[in-house]
Amino acid sequence: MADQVIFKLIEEEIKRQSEGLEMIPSENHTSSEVLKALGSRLTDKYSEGYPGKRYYGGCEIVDQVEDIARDRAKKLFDVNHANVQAYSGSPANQAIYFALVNPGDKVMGLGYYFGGHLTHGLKVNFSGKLYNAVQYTTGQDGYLDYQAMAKLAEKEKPKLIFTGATAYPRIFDWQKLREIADLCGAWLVADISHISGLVVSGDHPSPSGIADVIMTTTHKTLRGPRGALILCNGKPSTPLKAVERTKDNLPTLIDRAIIPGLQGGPHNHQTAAIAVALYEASKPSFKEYGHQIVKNAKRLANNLLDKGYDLVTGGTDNHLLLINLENKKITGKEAEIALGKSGITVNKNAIPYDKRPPFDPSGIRLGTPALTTRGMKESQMDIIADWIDQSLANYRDDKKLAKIRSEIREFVKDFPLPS
Ligand code: DSN
Repeated sequence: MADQVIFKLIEEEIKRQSEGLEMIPSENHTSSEVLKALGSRLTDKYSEGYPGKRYYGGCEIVDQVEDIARDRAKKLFDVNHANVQAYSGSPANQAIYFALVNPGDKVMGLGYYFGGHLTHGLKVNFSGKLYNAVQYTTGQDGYLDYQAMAKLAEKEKPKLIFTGATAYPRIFDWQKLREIADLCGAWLVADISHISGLVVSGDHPSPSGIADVIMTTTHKTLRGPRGALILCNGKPSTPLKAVERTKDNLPTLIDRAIIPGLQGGPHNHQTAAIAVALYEASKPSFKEYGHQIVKNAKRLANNLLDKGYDLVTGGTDNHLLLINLENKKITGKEAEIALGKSGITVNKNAIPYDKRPPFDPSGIRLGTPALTTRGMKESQMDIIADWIDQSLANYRDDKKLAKIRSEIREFVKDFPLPS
């Protein structure tokens, strides 16, 4: 007899996802092929090591799976080495620190409350505890302040600079970031987790050939299972010889940081699902999807600007919007709850220089990847902007929110989750 409790909850979650609008910008809906690979017997197999160099027998099939995943990642992101074993983004970033710097070394990343990730040097995260982390910020306008960043890099001389963000609606100037890293001889890491799907579709410039190491999770705009890719260039990874921290040795440094440095057996089912997602990302339809994500985000932004919303940086170039709700007299937490009651899932988020606390900040963050996967286009964004506005204007009116919820339930029938 199957576990009725968990399978019932899985059904309920599928219903929740399909009957609502998922607008958390780091979420998406994977294809049924990705899900099939993820739920496969590959999960049963141990395979510590790398293809051809394993500590377990019976790896001849999973070796092929991992090789295919690595090859597809290399081709898609134009690098000559890919590690596909990190369990997710935070362990991948941890491996990058292990590979490139020593505990106590100075590192630099975007402040968490300015859109950076936990692993970019937040004091309560391993990155801020094990390393001497200094943080850069955006300017008051919400844009990265490259000049201030350069000054900070010259003053602090970090050995590693993390770039990339979780709540930044604009394009990263990789070349400028490279120049800043070069001011102090720092390693430059590009965490493109949020935007990697847009890098593949050509809607965001690629850091390939500019950053020393690129990291992306695989489950955001890239639309794969949870997981991560660590990408770099250099000489082929060598398992045994001691190596110096040089650019040529990046593949070896990264691979060793993952295992034996940090992890044990790779998740082969996850690797297979990543390979399937990378196959899907190599198709022309993925480019269309990437272009549409951005078109949808811009349309949503314009609609909300017309309705008097204060968008951080005044708009978006990518898949997400960060809204400062101060002028609407509603907090991020109240907005998240009200939109949730309407069937629109977003997350409360700090805005740059937020005067409110992180658990009840002034903003919300929302994005279009999951809606785009369901086939929604600009005209649907017009309708959704109205629902967002109505929900926030009537955030204490449960009847009104319930009415919107039932309208959304009808609306999404034309936009099923991938089957
Ligand atoms: N928590 C992810 C996000 O939502 O952006 C980043 O890890």
